[in-house]
Amino acid sequence: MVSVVIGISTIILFSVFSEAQLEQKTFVSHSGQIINTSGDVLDPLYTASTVEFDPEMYLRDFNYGIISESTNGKIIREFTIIADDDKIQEISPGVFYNVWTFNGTVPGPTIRATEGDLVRINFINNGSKSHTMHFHGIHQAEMDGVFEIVGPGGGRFTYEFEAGPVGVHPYHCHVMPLEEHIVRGLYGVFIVDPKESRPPADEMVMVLNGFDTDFDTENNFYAANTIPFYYQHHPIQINTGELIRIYVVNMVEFDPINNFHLHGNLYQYYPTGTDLVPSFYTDMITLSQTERGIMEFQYTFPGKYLFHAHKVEFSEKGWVGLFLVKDNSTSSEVQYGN
Ligand SMILES: [Cu+2]
Repeated sequence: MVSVVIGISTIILFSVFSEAQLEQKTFVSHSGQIINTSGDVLDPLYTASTVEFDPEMYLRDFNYGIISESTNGKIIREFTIIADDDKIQEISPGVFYNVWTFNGTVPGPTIRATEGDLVRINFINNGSKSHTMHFHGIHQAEMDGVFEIVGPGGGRFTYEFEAGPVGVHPYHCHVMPLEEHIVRGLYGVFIVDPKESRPPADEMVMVLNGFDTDFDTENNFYAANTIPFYYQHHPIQINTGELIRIYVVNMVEFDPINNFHLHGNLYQYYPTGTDLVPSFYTDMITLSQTERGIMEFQYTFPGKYLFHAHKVEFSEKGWVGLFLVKDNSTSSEVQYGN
């Protein structure tokens, strides 16, 4: 009887132990080294949650919030945004970097509303440092996310303002030292649509960003949407004769300028997106910090076309991509985003 009990306990213990052994984990060592275990470390001193970011998903992902209507008929869009500062992301193959995130990614979600809607952001700071959300746009002073510091470990603040003006705006943390809170990744895009919506198009968001992974206040990597060279290895599929609309925001720190050059085509450009009439017809715009706008174009000829920073250093360090334009001339109906 005793031997049977011992036998069963051994089996249970063994199987629990085996399961723990088999579980693969990622650890951060004292020196910051990332260790991917095969399951043979049971009780690490440090653990890190890793960020999985998919630029393919991010490109056309718009968050319209939870929609309700006030008693006076105003549309309310409610969002919950959670800040964290303990996540590790493999920024480039083999290069791990401590990103600070809104809702777990860099950039944070693309928040979208129509001019005049009431935007309500339930902001929760789960980080270890103070953070805020500062929106570019028009709002009351106390909604500016500068002086109302939101404390770490679950601090909360509700931002509430009317969406406006029409256009594309950045949002970012505004806690000092500001440079660090931005370069670590606490930023995202806020789109305000006009009441009479823009013509249908294959819409996408491109945040131009960079990462200083050796902390010398110079960027080591550049990208459109965080992962260097991503859209070169995974070309963005679009169709001939289809209107493409890109909301582009420059969030690169340290370097005074960034730019966006399109091959085999020109685009209509709406600086900040605040006007419904384009200001330029060009293949090249130059943007300083948080400068942004809307680009519109369509391709006549199918094929592969580059888009990249014409500041060649940036394109050689990752800010380069490809459009793969499919021939849509036989299709009777344009399928946006396919
Ligand atoms: Cu911050």
